[in-house]
Parts: sequence; structure tokens; C-alpha cells
Amino acid sequence: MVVRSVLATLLFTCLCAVVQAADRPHIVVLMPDDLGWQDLGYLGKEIRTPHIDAFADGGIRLNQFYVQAQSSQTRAALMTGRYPMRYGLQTLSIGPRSAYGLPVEERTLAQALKESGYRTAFVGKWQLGHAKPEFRPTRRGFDRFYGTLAGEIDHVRKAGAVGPDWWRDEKPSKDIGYDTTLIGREAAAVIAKHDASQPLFLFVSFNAPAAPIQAPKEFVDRNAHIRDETRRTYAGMVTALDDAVGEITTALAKKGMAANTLVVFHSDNGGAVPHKYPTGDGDVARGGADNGPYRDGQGSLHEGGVRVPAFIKWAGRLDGGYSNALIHVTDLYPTLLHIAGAKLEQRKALDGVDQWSAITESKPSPREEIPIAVEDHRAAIRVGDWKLILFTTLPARVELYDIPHDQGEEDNAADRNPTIVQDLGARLQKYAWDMAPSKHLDELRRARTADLPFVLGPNPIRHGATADADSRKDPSLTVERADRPKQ
Ligand SMILES: [Ca+2]
Repeated sequence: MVVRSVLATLLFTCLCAVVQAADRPHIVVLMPDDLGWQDLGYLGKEIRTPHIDAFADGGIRLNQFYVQAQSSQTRAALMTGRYPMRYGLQTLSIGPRSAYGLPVEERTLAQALKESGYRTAFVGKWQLGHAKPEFRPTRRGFDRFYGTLAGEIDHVRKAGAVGPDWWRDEKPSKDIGYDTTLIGREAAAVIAKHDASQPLFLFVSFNAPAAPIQAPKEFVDRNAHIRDETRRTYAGMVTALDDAVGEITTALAKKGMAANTLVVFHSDNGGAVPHKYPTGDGDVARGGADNGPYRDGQGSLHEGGVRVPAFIKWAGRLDGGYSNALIHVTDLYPTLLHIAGAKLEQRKALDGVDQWSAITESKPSPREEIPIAVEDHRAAIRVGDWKLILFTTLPARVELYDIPHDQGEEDNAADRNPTIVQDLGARLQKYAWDMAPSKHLDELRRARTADLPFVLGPNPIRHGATADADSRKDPSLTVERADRPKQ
């Protein structure tokens, strides 16, 4: 009797395992670079993106999806399920001349999926380390790699500050063409060549629409309705991005993989726009992006920098809709591993939490808080409706916003809510004690020649006092904030 019961259990377990293996979806992550909140057809209307809209229409839109403010940080958070401050990547991005990378002790999403039987491919901008072979995607869990290792390249020449940077696996590639088009073509080819009986993890990390703002004429011409030249060229980059997504859609359909492919789409950080206060990380003199109601953009800890358009789609399984759950990019790691039936146990503790029930069953987010940034000179945390931002370099500054009621972060409520400031500040302080030394700052400290630009900021008080009206056409950008502390 006992034996029969054990056998029955074993049989049941085996059947479940078979069902689960057959059920495991292909996973495709589509991640644009510096895409603004309002720069998709379904969100803004000015730039048409029919292919991305078609994905979004049948998917679940994630209305409170937070990322890190900079490229390398978001990629690292997604790939590890752990906050960048745990392993020293909390400051800026890994630059073309940087010697460091994502520490090899960190387990990556690709490694975890590969261990559980997925084939893996990375196409596009890596930016998680390039100075040593062990940092490369092909050593970090990906079977295949095509694209740029360091990023920050010219979109046509595909060269950056230290020369040509376009690769196929571990060899330089001489492919000619616009990077976004090449990335779309390669991603489609990966799908076309894939043996669909095995699950696939394809990470498409676009280099668009990030600076430099460049697009071939055919894409720019499709946005002739936009008068501003920078915005029109930026829109051309988004059009190329949408066409590339269209190629991927077609490839999935041709291969019969569309119904069993889970697609995750989100920008790596906010669109690059002139900040309310000039200078500072991620600041640009003229940006093509539009972050809609959100303040500032790439590099900023305000919503424009860290809250991005995002959705998740699984045509055969999920109905469309939306989720207002508080989600951080680190949550994708356990969520995707859960769906893939992969092993979650690992040596380093995860920060991300499984959001599958919150997304698909409209259950509350298991997350109470998101430490948006924990750096030597600044930090931010979202807890419930509240968001605290600290600028810790002198003159120090504290900002507190009630996000659902002040999405533009115009009304600093810090003075009126000392208890909340104290509570959120104490939480940030706890994280700060766990912070690993910043690899970026460490490199700068050791540099003999300081040719790497770095500004400790943006600090609104400091920059508000020296705002350069000439560089900001909109006079409101140079007006000091009303909530500046009394002198
Ligand atoms: Ca970026």
C-alpha cells in the first residue's frame, strides 16, 4: 500500500515535471534604451509604433514599473535580481574606458535559465563590462551574443570612445548598417534558427533611442509631421525600433512560437531630456524624448528617470489589462525563473520578489518599498504612496512627494511630514550600511588623469543658483524652486 502510494506520488511528480517542461514559455525581453514615457503610440500618439502597440494591446501594462536611472544599473538589476548597490554598480554606467564590470560572482538570469534547459541569446547593448573576457555575455550565461559591448556608440559607424565596438560572439563584426536595424534582423534570425522544442531566452537590448540622436532618412521621413528637428530624428529612431520589433513579431509567428512566448517590454531608464536644473548626471542640452507628466529624465531620481513604460505579454495565457502593482526591475528575475520552472535557490540573497500573482491576478504587490537609488551622494526610496529623495552632498536637500497626488513632483512635502521623512530616511540609512563601495567612484579616485566627466549632483540648490539661462530656452527651467529652504 505504502509502495503503491509512493509509486503514485512519483508518477504524479514525473507527470507534473513533464507538463511543466512542455509548458515553459520562450522568454523574450525587449528593452529600448532611454525611451521616454510618452514616446510610444499607445501612450503618446505623436510617434506611431504599431508593432509595439500590438504587443501592448494584448498584454498587461505595468503602470508602476521602476528601473534604475542609468543603463548599466538597470541591466545589472534585471540580470541579477539584486540592487546594484550590493555589488558596486550604483553610480552612473560602466563607461567605455572603465575596467570594471558586473562582478562574476553574481549569478545571472541567463545562467539560471540555461541551467534549467533554456537556450540563451543576447542581442544589442551589453554595458555590463567589457575590459576582461570574463565580463562578456558569452561568459555570463548566453550561448550567443551580437551587438555592442561597451555601448555609447555612433549608431551607424558602431564605434565609441575607444574605437569599433560591434561583435558577433567574441569576434569583431564588420556588419554594415544602422544598429537598430541590425539588432532587429539578428533577433529575428535567432528565432528563425531556434529549435522550438527547446525553450528560448532572448534578451534584445536595443541601443535606441539613446544618444547620439541619429536615424537614417527613411525613418525620419516617416515622422514628417513633427516640426522640431531633434524630436523628429528621435522619432525616426523610435520608428526604426518599432520596425525591428515588427521583425521579431513576424519571426515568432512564422516559427509558430508566438502563443507560447512571454514577452517583457520596458525602457532601461527614462528618456534623456534637459533636467529642471542644468548639469548633473544624464543631463542633455537638447533631448528628443518626452517623459509626459514626469519630472526630469535619464539619470534623475525623479519619476522621469526611473518610471518607465512597461508591459508583459503571453498571448496563449494572459488576457490584456493593466497592473498598478509596485514593481521593480529586480522582480523580473524571480518572476521569470518561477514561470520557467527554474531554480531560485542561490548563494546570494535576492532583492527581487515574484510578482506573477500581482500581475496576473490583480493581487497586491508583495513589495512594500523600492530603494530607487542608494549612492554616496544621493538616494531615493518609494514606500507606499510616498517617495523620499535625499541629496547628501552639501548643501544637502530632502524632498518628499506624494506620488499618486503629485506625479510631477512639484510639491515638496518634506517640511509638513517630518515623521514620514524620518521613517523613509531610516530605511535608506539601513540600505546605505549595506552598500558596497562604488566601482565607478573607486575608479575615478584612482585615475591619474580625470578625463571622465563626473558631477556630484544634480543638486537643485547648487544648480538653481547658477542656472544658465542661455542653455535652457524655457525660462521656467531656470527659476529657483519656491520650496528652497530659507537662507
Ligand atoms: Ca539607458
